[in-house]
Amino acid sequence: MPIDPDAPIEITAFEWVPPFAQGFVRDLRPRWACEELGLAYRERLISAMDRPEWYYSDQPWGQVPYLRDGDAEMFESGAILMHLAEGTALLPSDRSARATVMSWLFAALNSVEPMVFELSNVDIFSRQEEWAKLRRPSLVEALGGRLDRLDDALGERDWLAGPFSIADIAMITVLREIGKTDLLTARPALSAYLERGIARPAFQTALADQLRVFQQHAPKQPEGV
Ligand SMILES: N[C@@H](CCC(=O)N[C@@H](CS)C(=O)NCC(=O)O)C(=O)O
Repeated sequence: MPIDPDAPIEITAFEWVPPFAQGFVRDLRPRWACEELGLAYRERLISAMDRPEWYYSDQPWGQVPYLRDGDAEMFESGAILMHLAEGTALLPSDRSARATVMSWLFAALNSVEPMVFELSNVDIFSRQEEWAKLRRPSLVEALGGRLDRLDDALGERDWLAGPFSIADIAMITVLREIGKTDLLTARPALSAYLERGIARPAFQTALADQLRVFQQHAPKQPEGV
């Protein structure tokens, strides 16, 4: 499955991003959920470099993903995951199971992702800045502490909320950003959790579909280069 130009679900994604971001753009989350759920979707591609002005009335910050599903239109990947998965095994309607999934979904996006995002800023975007060098040690320590607690909470389970859920889609896409760093490799249970997640066929298809778009829209090399 399931890219279909006639599908009622539409995911907005970037047509191209620089190589370091390829495979990590957050439209991966709804793509992955659609694959898990067998939901067909169509793509609406916009330029990341030259963001169309009209897009800001869809997504206030011009970011992706953005979702249309019939008369429902929405932004924020966590909200989109909840919308897509409502009442399915990925977000069960049973109150107790749903509460656990929602707790871990928000934990991924609110308690772990901001620190991972800050680390990317320190290591990539601001790496030449003096403040970034000063901030790094305390940030790594704080993130490490958070990962230790996550490791404890996951325990022997395969997935955060029992069965695989949208909380895992969120947490795995967050952890994948630091998947090759000591922060993850020094924590074998979390590394194994990440590996389990990305081994899922639905993830692999979603990733391949995001990468295919970038390949199709790669900037042309000037002749003779
Ligand atoms: N909280 C938002 C974050 C979305 C986000 O940061 N998207 C990135 C791509 S991964 C983006 O559009 N960046 C371009 C920008 O911020 O201008 C969500 O989870 O949907």
